Amino acid sequence: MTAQTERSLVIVKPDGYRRGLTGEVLRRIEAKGYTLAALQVTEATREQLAEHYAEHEGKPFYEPLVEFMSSGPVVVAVIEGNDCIKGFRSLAGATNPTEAAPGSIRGDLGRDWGLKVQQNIVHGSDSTESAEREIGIWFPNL
Ligand code: D4T
Repeated sequence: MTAQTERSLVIVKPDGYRRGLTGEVLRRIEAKGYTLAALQVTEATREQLAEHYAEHEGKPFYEPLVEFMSSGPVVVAVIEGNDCIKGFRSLAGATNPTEAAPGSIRGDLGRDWGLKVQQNIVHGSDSTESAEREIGIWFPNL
């Protein structure tokens, strides 16, 4: 079966932006062969984050997560390529940067900082449904 060309929503989170890792993340996306279809530097609003992280509302890390994601600029991208949702999650590595494999973004560039929420540099959509939903939140005109 041939995988479909698809789109994923990628965010360089405030820790990645602050640490000057945006270029490195975008470099890895492009080096992998995915295309940048949209790109912006922005400050996430509370409304965007509430929508984006609706599935986590009520969890212990939810408020720290929203606060962290509001703590500075983020870089939001739509990437394109066959099976890029799975492919980017593989590039990103496991959610917990301590466990993320070396070679992945989180494994190479992330660590546990002992905070209430993991600062793990990037977000990537986890399914085609999430990708389309998330693209609508961050790029309503696409
Ligand atoms: P995102 O959504 O940011 O790409 O991360 P993941 O897809 O890898 O992980 P997630 O949606 O389950 O979690 C969102 C965000 O919350 C932080 N988090 C998560 C945390 O600090 N502690 C936790 O136990 C979990 C599950 C990290 C990412």
